[in-house]
Amino acid sequence: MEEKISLAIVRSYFKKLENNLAVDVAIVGAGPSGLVAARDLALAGLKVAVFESKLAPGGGTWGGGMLMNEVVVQNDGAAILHEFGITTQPIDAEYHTVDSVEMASGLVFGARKAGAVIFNAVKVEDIVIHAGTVCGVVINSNPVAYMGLHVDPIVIMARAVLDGTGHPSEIISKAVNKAGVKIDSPTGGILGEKPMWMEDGERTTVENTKRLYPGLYASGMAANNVQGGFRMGPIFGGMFKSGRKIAKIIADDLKQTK
Ligand code: 48F
Repeated sequence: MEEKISLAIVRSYFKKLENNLAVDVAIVGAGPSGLVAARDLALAGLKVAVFESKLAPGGGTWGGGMLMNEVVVQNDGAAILHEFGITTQPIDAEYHTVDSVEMASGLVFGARKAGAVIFNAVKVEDIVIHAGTVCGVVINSNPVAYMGLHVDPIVIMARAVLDGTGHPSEIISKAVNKAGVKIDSPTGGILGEKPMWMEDGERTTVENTKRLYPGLYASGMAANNVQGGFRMGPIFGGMFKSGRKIAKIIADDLKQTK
């Protein structure tokens, strides 16, 4: 019995890993924008792997506002949640509250059921860049990174890499600071997030969602941080719309390079 259970886990995990050593889209970060993008891209027939450094995917969605586990979404954000089967409670003609645990678990389940594979506790520590195009991510076990162990990573090749790492824009930082590339921003670099302004932040999160460099895309707060947008706190419609927008951009780009 013991051997059988261990063998089943080892075999099925390594099959999953082997199947995802080369993907169409590598998404870094299983926050709301990354998960919406993952579902849309998987439904479009693309091979999608999501790498999340934490044990529980879901990003900044679990804790609501100050650990009060409710969040707010606008009508158009609620419509995206309804596609995942997530329930929203209208509070007026424009806004809804959502149980943040239902939202986080529903987003994760929806992305997975659509066909995206999620690797949790896996940190993306670098990118692969060949001849002016980002074409992969360098991954390691997050406990290895957390404990500062000197262990070499492995590589996942991807036709597109999406930075969905939220506020720090970790993957774009690697491109700018390590590879020294100029990205599609006013300075060619990362402007950095501004303080709270919900309305503006919600709008610019979607506007700032785009391809930043060949093979490299950003969504959610990562996109807003790059272009110097305002933060918005526990309202999430902009994150879902950003995920949807970048999925369409990536799918269209990949169609042209097939
Ligand atoms: O920050 P996060 O939830 O991403 P998002 O889609 O949404 C932002 C909102 O949650 C919130 C907000 C809304 O008002 O402002 O902040 O932009 O999730 C980002 C995920 O990326 C993971 C991180 O653990 C989190 O779950 N992550 C960050 N760096 C890495 C990573 C990395 N290097 N490798 C893998 N995962």
